[in-house]
Amino acid sequence: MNAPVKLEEAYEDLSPMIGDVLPEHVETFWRDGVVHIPGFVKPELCEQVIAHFKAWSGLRWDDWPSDPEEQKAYVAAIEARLGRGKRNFAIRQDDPWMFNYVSQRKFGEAAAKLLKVPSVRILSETLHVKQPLKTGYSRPLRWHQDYPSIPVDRAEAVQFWCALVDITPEMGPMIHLKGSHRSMPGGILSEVEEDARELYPEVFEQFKPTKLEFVGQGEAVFHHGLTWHMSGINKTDKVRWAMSSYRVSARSRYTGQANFNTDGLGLKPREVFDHPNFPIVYP
Ligand SMILES: O=C(O)CCC(=O)C(=O)O
Repeated sequence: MNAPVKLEEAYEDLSPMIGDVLPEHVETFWRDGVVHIPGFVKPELCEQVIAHFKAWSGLRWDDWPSDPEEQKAYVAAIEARLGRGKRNFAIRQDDPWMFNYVSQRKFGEAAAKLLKVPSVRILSETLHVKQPLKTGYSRPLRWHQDYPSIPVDRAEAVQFWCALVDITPEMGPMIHLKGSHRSMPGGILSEVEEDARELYPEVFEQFKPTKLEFVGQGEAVFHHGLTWHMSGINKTDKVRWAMSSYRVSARSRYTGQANFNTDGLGLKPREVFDHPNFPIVYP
């Protein structure tokens, strides 16, 4: 395992390239459990983030290539990653630039405003790459909430999801059940055996899905840890580059729930996240 990065020694401020959460965003977030903020991250910063994910993952493509040899190399690169290591999680444990990126104070401030909490800790990050249909590896993500899978004892948790490229409706952007952050935790659902619509029909009666819409490069989608969401497959030849990261109130306590971002670091259940990987990023 790499030694934890000491953020205070390496912090580089990227705030000119990051937007703000306004009072109307907070209002929407509490009404719908989700809020979109177009242009939240500048395109040049999105491109840098993609470059880091490419180097880390070995997935260097933006489109399905026309050359058959490149197609083979692409599919081989996808298959080489399947089931290995931390999969698409926790790049910051390997890449100090990404640690600095996800720890930006402005992202922490955005989370604190949305959650209405005084201080915020960075918890996780995930690469959400959806491969072009022709790779044979374009996958949907079924309806779920994130909260049951994250190792925190309270639902003071917000996901910051960012489109790193323009994402058309055909590329499988997320949709959400509007207002469903007011529903109960529905568990860690099996991707294969459990369908939330069958388990919790009343949730789908009460809360209606948002529309499948274009999400521009750098657009932020903030959703509450209890908000139900899903995304379809990428039907295009373009790679859908996106990422998410979770910020939680600094007073949250670790539960011990298995998670690639927190496993193996010696965190103690029932205590706050006392480890350099989880700095308080705001204030
Ligand atoms: O990126 C996506 O399409 C889905 C992301 C998601 O479901 C999640 O972060 O929990």
